[in-house]
Amino acid sequence: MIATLLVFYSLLTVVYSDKMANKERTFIMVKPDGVQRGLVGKIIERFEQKGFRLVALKFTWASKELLEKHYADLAGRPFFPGLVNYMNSGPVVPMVWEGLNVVKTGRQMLGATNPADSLPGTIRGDFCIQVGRNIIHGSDAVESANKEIALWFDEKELIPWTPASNDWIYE
Ligand code: IDP
Ligand code: MG
Repeated sequence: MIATLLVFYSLLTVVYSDKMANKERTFIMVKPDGVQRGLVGKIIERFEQKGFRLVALKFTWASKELLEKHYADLAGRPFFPGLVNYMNSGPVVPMVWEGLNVVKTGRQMLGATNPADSLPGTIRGDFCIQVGRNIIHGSDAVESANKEIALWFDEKELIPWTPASNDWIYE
């Protein structure tokens, strides 16, 4: 009896932790050039067709103050002022996507920072040419993802849900 309970409990734990792993979140943002070039739909489509869940999305013209916070780690770099001007030059589409390993997979889907090095098949590899116009942002780690999500979204803007396709994406 106790053995049965133990097996049941460990199964539950495995299933539960599996489901929790599927709740990893990343912050993805279509940059002003991506918006101006009409690539928002194509970028969203890539994440949807992969099987990730959209949890939040908005259309906004970010202030320099917000962008300076977002890119605070790069504040000392020579391209920083140009980067902030570029990001502030038009509206952007910040989003939160959720799923198993979404941070790492999201970065792979974006491709290398410099589109000259991004492989074909990646978003940057397929849609842009220069590092200063690389159309999309994606968090580089779970910790930075959580920071960026909190910077761009209020908790109430994050909508947890279970898509009808969920059991056909995760075993
Ligand atoms: P990431 O966007 O792939 O995470 P980071 O090194 O975090 O790359 O740089 C943030 C952004 O700063 C890049 O996406 C790009 O827009 C811009 N950037 C990075 N390096 C350069 C550069 O050498 N010249 C101009 N812009 C740059
Ligand atoms: Mg980065």
